[in-house]
Formats: sequence, C-alpha cells, structure tokens
Amino acid sequence: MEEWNFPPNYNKDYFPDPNSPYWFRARETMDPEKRDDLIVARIRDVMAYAYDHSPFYQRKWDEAGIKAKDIRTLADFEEVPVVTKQELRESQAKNPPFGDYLCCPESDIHHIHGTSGTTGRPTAFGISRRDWDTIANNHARIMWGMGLRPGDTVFVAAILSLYMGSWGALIGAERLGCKAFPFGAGAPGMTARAVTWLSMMKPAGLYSTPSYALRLAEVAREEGVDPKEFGIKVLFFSGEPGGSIPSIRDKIQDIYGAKVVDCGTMAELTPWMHASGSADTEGMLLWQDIVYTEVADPNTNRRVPYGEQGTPIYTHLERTSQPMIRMVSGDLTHWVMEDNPCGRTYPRLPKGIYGRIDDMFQIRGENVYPSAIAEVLEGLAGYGGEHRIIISRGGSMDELAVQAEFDQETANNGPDAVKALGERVEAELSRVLGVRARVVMVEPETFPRTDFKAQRVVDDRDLYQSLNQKRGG
Ligand code: 8LH
Repeated sequence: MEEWNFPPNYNKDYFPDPNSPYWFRARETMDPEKRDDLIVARIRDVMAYAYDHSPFYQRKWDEAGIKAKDIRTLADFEEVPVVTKQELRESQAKNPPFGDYLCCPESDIHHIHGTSGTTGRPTAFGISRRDWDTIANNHARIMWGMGLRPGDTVFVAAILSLYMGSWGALIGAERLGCKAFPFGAGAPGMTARAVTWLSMMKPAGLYSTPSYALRLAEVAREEGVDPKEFGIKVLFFSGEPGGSIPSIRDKIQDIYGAKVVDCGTMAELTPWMHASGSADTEGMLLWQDIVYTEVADPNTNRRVPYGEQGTPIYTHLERTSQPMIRMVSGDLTHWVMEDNPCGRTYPRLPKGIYGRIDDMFQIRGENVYPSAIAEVLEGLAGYGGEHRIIISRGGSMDELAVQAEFDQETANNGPDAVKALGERVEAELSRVLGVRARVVMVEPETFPRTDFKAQRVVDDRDLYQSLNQKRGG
C-alpha cells in the first residue's frame, strides 16, 4: 500500500503521475470497508505505541481496562475513553512543558508551536522531525487533491506565530514543490501590502480564514484593485466556518473568480487538513487513513449513523510525538457516505463544521448557530459585510438581536432602502432560524474587520443575571 506504514517514513522525492487527480490513488479510492479493516489494524499499532511511550495513555487505558490488542472492530474502539483539551492542559501543567503524552524524547523535537487562545493556560505542541515531515507530506497530498501543483505559488495570508494553520499550509506547499510565500497577517497595514504582493506574484493558491479573504477583497477594492486580477485558482480556508456555507463560499468564489476549498480541524490534530474538500468535491472529505474521524453523539462518544449530526472525535494514525487518540473536538457537524464527484471513497461533511457546541445558543427552544446567521446575511444583496449577534435576557426569555451593516450602495439609495433591507433581513432570519431576531441596520464599516477568526457574539445574559442577583431577583 502506498507508503501507509507506522511509524510513517514518507519518500521525500515521491510525486504522483502529473495527470492523476490523486496523490495516492489506492489509499484515496479503496473500498471503504477494506479501508476500515486497515484502520482498525493501524489503531492497534498507534495505541500500542502510545501505551509504550506515554504515562498519560497508560493511566487512562489502565483505568478503563482497555488494551490495544482488544481493538478488533471500529465499534470496539468506541470503548476507548476520549481525550479532552482540559486533560491535555492538566498534563502539561503537571509535566511541563509538553505533558506526559509526549511520546518521543524531548531531544527529537524539531518545532515548538502553541495554541492561539488568549485565556487560560496555552497548550504547547512539541513536534518531532519525523512528524514535521509526515505533516508536510499529508498536506502536500491534500493540496494536490485541491488542484495545486508543483511550481504554483502559494500565498499564506494568516498569522504565522501561534497559529498552526499557517505552518501546515506552508510546509504542505513546500513539500508539494510550490513557491511558498509565508506572507502572514495581523500587522498594521499588512492587508494593503498583501494586495500589492498578490498583484505582483499572482499566486495559484491563497490560504487564509474566510473572514480574512472577505476583508482582503474589501481592501483590494479600496486600493482600486479587482481581486480577480490576483489570478488565484484555489482559495483554501480553515479556522472557522465559511468555506462550506453556500452563500459565503459562492460570494468569495465570485469575488476572486477562484475555487474555494474548505479544510481544517484543530491545531492538536495537525495535519489539520485531514478534513478537506477537493477540486471536485464540496464540503469536507474525511481523509480517514491519515486521521480517523468519528462523528459521535456528544453524550455517549459513540458514532452516530451517516446522515446524522454529532461532534467529531479524532485519532491520529500517523503522528508519533504527541499522538491524539480519540480527541473530542466539541464542534458540531453532520456526515454522509455517498459517491463523491472526485472519486475518493471517504465520508464527507457536506456543510463542513458548523462551529463549537459551546457557541450554539438557544432562543425560545431553537438551537441557533452564529454561522447560520452569517449564512443568511451573506446571501442578501445590500449586506455590508459585518455584523454582531447580541443575546440578552430582557424578561424571562433570551432575546436575539442582530446588528448588521448595510453596504454603500444601499446607503446611497437612502433611508427607505435601508429600512427595506432591515425588513428583508428580519424576515429571512426568522424563516431560517425559526425565531424572531430584532434587527438593527448600521452604517457601512461600523465594525472592525478581523485578520483571523471572526468573533461576533456578544452574550449579555451573564451580565443581566448578575445584575438580577445583586438586586436579589
Ligand atoms: C473550523 C474549521 C473549518 C477550524 N470550519 N470550523 O484550521 C486550522 C487549525 C489549525 C485550527 O483552526 O485550529 P485551532 O486554532 O486549534 O482551532 C480549532 C477550531 O477551529 C475547531 O475546533 C473549529 O471550531 C474551528 N475550525 N477549521 C469550521 N474549516
């Protein structure tokens, strides 16, 4: 089988037939049942390796009475306890800096990275030379599937410090034989400079968050440049919902005249592109031979049937420094198993990852996702590109308010046009979400834009409750 070994040891000189849409045809197109059998065997290898090298996994599995050799089916694997982010943080607090799930000697660590979160103890990633190469090979393979080819220029327009996303895109581009441009993002004036560099370099591929691609397009237009002039073929996005939300995806494809591919899971799971669309398949394919993904009931951590929704649980099949074995994401998605237009036989997330379960809120009994509100707004002509979602508790029930920008054209058409747009937004949100939202239309450019992942929810409920408690209410 095409370089499917554990521990992995990829041939750095390998390239597929230039006419093949697949990097590894057999691995990508095999009978899924046969793949599942191979995955079960690989899970045993990875578990035995992690048990031998990490007190963390020894403790966890001894307590659960589970041994690698007992895993004979994917259903058996569902008995293995999940790993949470909190456990990783605790392990690193007790065994600094990499935790007792580091499975290689510290002297093998080739790169240190870390989580980009701003609250609480960050998590450190210690990535061995072997894993660094494995990540690069996996990402090159998936980027080949997106249609990128050796010699293409790939422009990484995302923060290059504490964000694993940028590094994965960069090393994948390098392994693919591309001209990799680690441009970055986040410094003052950088977006305008990106416009200049994109016009000069005309990259085939651009990596960013979806929010930042929209921002970049706004700035390009302010600079008098049509984003189509960049000549981009593929925009590949990760980090937040957007790439699989039709109204957002189509808008960005239209602005740039390029194909959008959605990819990305979590920094801990790098190669995070293991959930990624391809040149011909929308949504996200689960490249199960790299990271085995279960979409599971968040209460039982057991797989839900195809067609249903749940939280992704991820298992590295190719990492050896900090392998994640049943790491629960806390995100929500739904999965299907259908024939994919690209011929790959992987399960798929047709609507991508909706967002974190924690980000979901309930308004009068309805579950509402911030990404669903973005989807509605992006689909309406006249929307100015940013919004805020405010959840408050006026009386006994939670209330939803949306502040949405109108665009310059609507502004030019006067107050009646703005009012009509507000009514359309309100009607559409109520139709799609099933709850009424109070909509306030605001001037173009009211809200700051992001260089990274959008943060749009303002939750006033705690404030309201604490005020109430102070009053003795
Ligand atoms: C997504 C998506 C997506 C991530 N659609 N939600 O993607 C690059 C990796 C490195 C990354 O973003 O990792 P990080 O910073 O640990 O964040 C993980 C979370 O980001 C993940 O749990 C999701 O909630 C979100 N996310 N890619 C929707 N394509």
